[in-house]
Amino acid sequence: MRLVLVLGDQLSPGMAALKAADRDRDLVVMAEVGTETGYVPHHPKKIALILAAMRKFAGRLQAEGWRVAYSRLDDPDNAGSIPGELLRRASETGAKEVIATEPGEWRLIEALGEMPLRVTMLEDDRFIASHADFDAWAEGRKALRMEYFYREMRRKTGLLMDGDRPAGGKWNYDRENRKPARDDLFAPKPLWFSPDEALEEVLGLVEDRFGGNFGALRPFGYATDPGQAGQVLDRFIAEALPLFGDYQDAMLSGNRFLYHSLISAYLNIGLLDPLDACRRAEAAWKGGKVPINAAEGFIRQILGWREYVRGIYFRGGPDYPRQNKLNHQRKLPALYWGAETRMNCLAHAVAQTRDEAYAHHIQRLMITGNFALIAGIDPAEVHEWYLSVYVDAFEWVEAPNTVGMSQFADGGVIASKPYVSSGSYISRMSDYCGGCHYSVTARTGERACPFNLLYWAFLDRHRDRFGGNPRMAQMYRTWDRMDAAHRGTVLEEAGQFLHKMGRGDCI
Ligand code: FAD
Ligand code: DLZ
Ligand code: SF4
Repeated sequence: MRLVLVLGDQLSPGMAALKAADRDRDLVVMAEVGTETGYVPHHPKKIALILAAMRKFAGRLQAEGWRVAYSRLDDPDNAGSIPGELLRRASETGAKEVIATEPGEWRLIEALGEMPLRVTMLEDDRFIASHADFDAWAEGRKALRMEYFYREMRRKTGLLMDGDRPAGGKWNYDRENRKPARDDLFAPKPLWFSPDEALEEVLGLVEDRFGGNFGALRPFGYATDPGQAGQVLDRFIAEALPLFGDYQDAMLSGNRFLYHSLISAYLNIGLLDPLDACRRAEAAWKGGKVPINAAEGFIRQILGWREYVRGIYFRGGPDYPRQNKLNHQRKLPALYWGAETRMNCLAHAVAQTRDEAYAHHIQRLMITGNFALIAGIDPAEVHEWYLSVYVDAFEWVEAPNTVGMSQFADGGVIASKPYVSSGSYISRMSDYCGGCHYSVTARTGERACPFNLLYWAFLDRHRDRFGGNPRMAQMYRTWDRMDAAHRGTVLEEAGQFLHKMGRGDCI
């Protein structure tokens, strides 16, 4: 008899470990444990989603004839960690061998590798690119740019391909995808679910144990099984996908979700299959229901970005998340954990994160990420924040996005230039600036938008690194054209702002 480990983000019936196991002989081990619920202060909605989905998945396996040893967080004998639970089940049953699917974090891969049991770790084949596929693509390349990897994946899957050419003639329709949104647009409502009795039990447990973590547990409406998650995807494809491309980068105070799918958590824990989601979007395009820029934009996020960041994480090794190539050392300001701020864009992004455990990509990249980068925050603190507060956060996907794409702490493996902007980008893509204490058009003075001050100060501070980057030449030319006295004032006021931030003032 062998133990078959299924983790909280491995809730797919076709998991490699289950495929390799013998239903009549082996014992599935699933465990709610303190180390996983506590390695960062997860948002309560994230913990509730995972525990509820784990319980449902265990029930389904049992109904299909598997023997499942399931440990609840409040079981008195719970050993408190995944290796501890495996050892407990091994001593109860006499098993000496574990079959596992490779976890999505180095931390757990290492812990399983150190166990005094024979552990076979199988590759997680829910991804479209295997480790070998990614390595074969990456080997010998000077720069690992997502766009070229993505084209390889289009060829591999045949998605949006017309023979060996991209459907519609272009690989990428991003140029058509940068429209700001208006309040009077019809925006579809995401699909939420009312908790049943079993979910209420989980919510009670999470409330008791993790009620003090940052984030609102209720109302809780996330899908907790593949059937519900499939309905979310169906609704998205029918109602939101047609305009997904157009408004992908837009932000509105009155609409937190716009035309986004909200499926990342379901993909990441195994309730939805990534290739199937792409094929369904492609079918909607083929059926004339969505334009090519929308289908291509959505498919690129999953087939391109999602697969690419996973490849970068595993190629980067266990130290990938700890990089700090720009040597940023400031502490993450309390506003990220909900303290008051006068910056309306940040107030909105953080309040939405607190309420929903969700923010869309541009809010993560160009509001919370951009501010942390231009303010020089220690990327390890930024990484811990993103890993904690989003319902879809697992290190394999979160760390490359945060440490690499957003904080440039990997020195430019993912991004060819840092994602920094002044307030004018935020003003163009959102309606946040209208309701702000600061003025987005003021470049200096009491009311100057902090993004304006910090943006130029960032470029000035990192001139040695970025001054020669052709993609940033225009920014440096603009800075250099400003008169010296003005530049001096900008740098001085940026310094004062950072000083106030460090002192803990409301900024
Ligand atoms: P949509 O906009 O509807 O996109 C569709 C799908 O594409 C998503 O569900 C997701 O699976 C995939 N996708 C889109 N962009 C990316 C990307 N850059 N990397 C990987 N997959 C992508 N995504 C996570 O799943 N987990 C994270 O912990 C995470 N952390 C992030 C941290 C930062 C700093 C940034 C900038 C981005 C992060 N992302 C993360 C990527 C992206 O923001 C989310 O996948 C997306 O916002 C999820 O919302 P959605 O399902 O509505 O996505
Ligand atoms: C995120 C998470 C949480 C909050 N709780 C559990 C848990 O109790 N048991 C479990 O098996 N998995 C949990 N997870 C998911 C794991 O942290 C995840 O499998 C690893 O981080 C690897 O991606
Ligand atoms: Fe954000 Fe500046 Fe706009 Fe205020 S003015 S919302 S701080 S970008």
